[in-house]
Amino acid sequence: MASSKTPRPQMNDDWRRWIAENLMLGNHPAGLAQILLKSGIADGKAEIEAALRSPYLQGARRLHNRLAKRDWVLEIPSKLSRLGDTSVQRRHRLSGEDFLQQHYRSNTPVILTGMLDDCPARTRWSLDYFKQAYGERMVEVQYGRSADPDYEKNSIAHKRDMRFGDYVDMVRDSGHTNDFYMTANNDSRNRAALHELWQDVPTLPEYLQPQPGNTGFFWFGPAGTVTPFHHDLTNNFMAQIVGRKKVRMIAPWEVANVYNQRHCFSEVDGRQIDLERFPAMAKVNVIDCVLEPGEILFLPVGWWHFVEGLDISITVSATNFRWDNDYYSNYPADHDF
Ligand SMILES: O=C(O)CCC(=O)C(=O)O
Repeated sequence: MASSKTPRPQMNDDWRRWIAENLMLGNHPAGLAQILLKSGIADGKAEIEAALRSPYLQGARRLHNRLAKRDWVLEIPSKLSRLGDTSVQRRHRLSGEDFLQQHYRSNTPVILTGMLDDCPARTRWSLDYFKQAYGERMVEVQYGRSADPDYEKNSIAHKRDMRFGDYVDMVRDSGHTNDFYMTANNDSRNRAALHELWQDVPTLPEYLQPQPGNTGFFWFGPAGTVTPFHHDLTNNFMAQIVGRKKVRMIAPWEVANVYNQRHCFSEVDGRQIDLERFPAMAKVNVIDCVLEPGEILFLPVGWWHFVEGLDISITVSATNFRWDNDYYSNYPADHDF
């Protein structure tokens, strides 16, 4: 007959990892020993003492100290930026050279106005036009996002093919929803399926280099779409063609406070920042703006951004700048931070 007694918890490698991580985080050894004792592990104090003596952990502590020094360096621009206005400036028809010197080089966001005034997409693109001209084309969209809190990390699982005309009807009829969205994650399919659309978008030669074929990204969805906080690995232009988008931004030097545990994603929900769950966010300067149709937002590489569609919205984005934009070649290979 099986015994009904639950087995006594044992010290094991999971607990040893927990001890190491918490010692590195600066938690007091006596407090950790108490938690182990409460969890039924009698020899926790001896294990903590062994960990503190271990040359492996001492090596890790050196790395921890080096990281703390880098966090200190990152706090310098964070503090300095608070001495002035941090809102995103609007600049009308900024020249390529001024854009390079004042924004691209200094990693500073800006909204460019007046650059899309003659853009055919702005007068031509509408739900009716899309349906009538391209309704039969098969496109790919992100679908079933409402049921999955990690829809962006799991974007591959949310791909769905449909007729573009059916998608246009869904956008028209759905009201406010985040359940579906045609995004850059669908671009390998949609660039070819809707290739004529790119003829309606200006090439912006002051800022972008001509590309054989197109390399832009197409975002089309209802009011209510949410792209969670993340950063890109390139400088990025977001050109707003139809509708408005709310964009929340956080500077790259805040990386230690934004709960970045996986790749380029933050755990923080930009809709409502939960300071109890994410207390370090209290220190962070979140910069909000609303991107209006006809405006271009420059999102510099490394800037965290959260984007919410306020209306039915169409955006095209581009990364083919005239200047060096390769920040992914030396991105860390292991994305588990
Ligand atoms: O427009 C959106 O929903 C997101 C845009 C974005 O995050 C990007 O272009 O990196």
